[in-house]
Amino acid sequence: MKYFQEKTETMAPEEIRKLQSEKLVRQVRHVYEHVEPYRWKMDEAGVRPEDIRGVEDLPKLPFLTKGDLRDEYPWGFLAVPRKDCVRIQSTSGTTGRRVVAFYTQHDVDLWEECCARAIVAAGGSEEDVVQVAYGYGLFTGGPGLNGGSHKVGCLTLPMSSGNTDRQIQFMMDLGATILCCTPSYAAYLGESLRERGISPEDNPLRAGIFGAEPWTEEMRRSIEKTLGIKAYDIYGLTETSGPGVAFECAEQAGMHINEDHFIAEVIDPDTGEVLPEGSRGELVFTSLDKEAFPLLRYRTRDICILSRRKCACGRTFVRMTKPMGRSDDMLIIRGVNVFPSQIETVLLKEGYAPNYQIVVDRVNNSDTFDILVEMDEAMFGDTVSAVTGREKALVAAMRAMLGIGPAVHLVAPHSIQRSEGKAVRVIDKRKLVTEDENFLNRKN
Ligand code: DLL
Repeated sequence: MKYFQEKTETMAPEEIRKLQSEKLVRQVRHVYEHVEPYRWKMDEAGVRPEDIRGVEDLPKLPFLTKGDLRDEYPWGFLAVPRKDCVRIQSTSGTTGRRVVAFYTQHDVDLWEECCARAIVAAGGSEEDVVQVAYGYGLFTGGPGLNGGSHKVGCLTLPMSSGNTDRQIQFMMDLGATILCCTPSYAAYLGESLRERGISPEDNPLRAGIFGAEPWTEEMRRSIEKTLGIKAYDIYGLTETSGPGVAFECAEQAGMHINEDHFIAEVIDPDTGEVLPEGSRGELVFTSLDKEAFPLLRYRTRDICILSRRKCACGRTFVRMTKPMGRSDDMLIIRGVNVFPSQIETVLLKEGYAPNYQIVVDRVNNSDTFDILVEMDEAMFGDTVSAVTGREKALVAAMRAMLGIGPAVHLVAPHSIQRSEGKAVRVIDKRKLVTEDENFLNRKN
């Protein structure tokens, strides 16, 4: 099986555009009639549903942000009667109030089909045993890939995240061939297999579908080596249903966006101007078929580039690069823009495992910038001067990449906490202070 839905996935680009235009007209009308807060936005912008006649009219519509959704928590953006919904999922709420997404059965089916496309693109078929080690529950990772795996007809292991001993036992006993989890947990599973003396050739896995957090090409190669698999990227966000908005094919050259269900635009995050293909900017999604939680021009804050170049896999859907940093993930340290992904690239290139933590603080009005990096057992046995030499070499490599030099601390093996879901790579103590201050201000 090469495609899950061949006819759709290989549609001619002009056919896709025609389909998108037809669906957009309907989706805009649905939103205008049923989502009051968006109707206000359209009224304020002076746009009527009949002004939207096709994809070319999309820029007339106002943007929607996470803040808009939070302001209307929980019911404000629900576009169908509550009795028609069968499910909710939700964001973790770590950076503020939660966003709750609603689904009708039709919405769940479309979402699961998107995930099924991703599994088939990773070589999956009914012969496969899919181990889903994303969290289940409010997080969309587990339920999404679980549903996709069912649609393909794979034997599905609904492991959820954590309990690494049990993960390994089921993987080995039931012969899991495809692993689905965050890349940081995949790296941890690889490390744990090695510690148990199970070599990459001895585990039954052959592919992995990893996403939900940024990960570099270097991290991909490292996971592929430690697990002995081919690693595929998958992208999505709770607001647009969950994983499966975009997925990688065997070419591993960007993720195909399911354009029959979503229109993707890239905009200048400062001006909101739509940028031409090939430009780096903020990704904006418009849903086309959603009943319960349709979103028009939703700003993801993920920064990426779109490409319409033909893909050797035969899929015609536009491709997005890995979102290598959210506009709000970027750290500004002593005035310099730093993306955690740049740090990961340096560390893996220099031969370290992806076990690191970035700590930023402010002392005497000046930013401090520390990177904790784990050594492996062999490095840990080195002399003190050898370790100091390694630290110096890393500082130099970081300075060359970032333009500023962090303090690098090589720490003992296993001293940095492993992640079972999304890894916490950055501890920005400056932010904690600001949040506390805000809280205090609100109380007063
Ligand atoms: O992370 C959905 C998901 C689950 C995607 C499983 C893939 C696999 P949220 O928790 O709402 O949803 O977080 C969405 O995570 O805006 C990106 O910043 C980031 N993200 C998701 N996938 C990727 C990826 C899920 N492949 C936010 N690469 C998004 C980089 C990703 N970042």
